[in-house]
Amino acid sequence: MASERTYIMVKPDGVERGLVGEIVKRFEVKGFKMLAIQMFKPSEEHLKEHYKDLAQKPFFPKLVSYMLSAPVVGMVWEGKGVVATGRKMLGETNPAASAAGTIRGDYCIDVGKNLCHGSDSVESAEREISLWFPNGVTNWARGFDSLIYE
Ligand code: DAT
Ligand code: MG
Repeated sequence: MASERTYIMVKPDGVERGLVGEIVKRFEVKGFKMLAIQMFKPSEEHLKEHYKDLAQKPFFPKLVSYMLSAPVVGMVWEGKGVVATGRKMLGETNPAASAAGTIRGDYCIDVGKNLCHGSDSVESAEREISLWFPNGVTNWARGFDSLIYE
């Protein structure tokens, strides 16, 4: 059975706009399995660790202050190909380049308010899951997996 996991996070704009449920719903109806969900008010240090690969980018200070502007909702989802498919479901980094039908394509406009985060590789997913859920996630057997996977 698939054990690939990804870290999906609703950013402050998504939380404030009441879009948590919309984003959760898309991953649920797709057939992915939720292993964890929590609202966080992370520290600046925690966010800088999450986004450490971008520390030299000119937009980094703005990104960190945006991420501190309201709580975020972090989630771990499991399923076959969930990292790459999760990124497709989110859309492109810039909402203007995101296809309709994707989360960013449907719900936002500017790159600095792009609503959601999704891990970009299996390796970064595992790093982010450890960072946000250091006490682990809930592993569970889902009754209808045979209706999702062949
Ligand atoms: P993604 O979130 O699609 O993985 P990323 O990891 O390159 O994109 O960047 C993280 C976030 O930083 C992104 O969601 C929004 C912000 N960002 C990226 N590029 C930006 C830019 N050119 N101007 C402003 N914000 C940017
Ligand atoms: Mg990224």
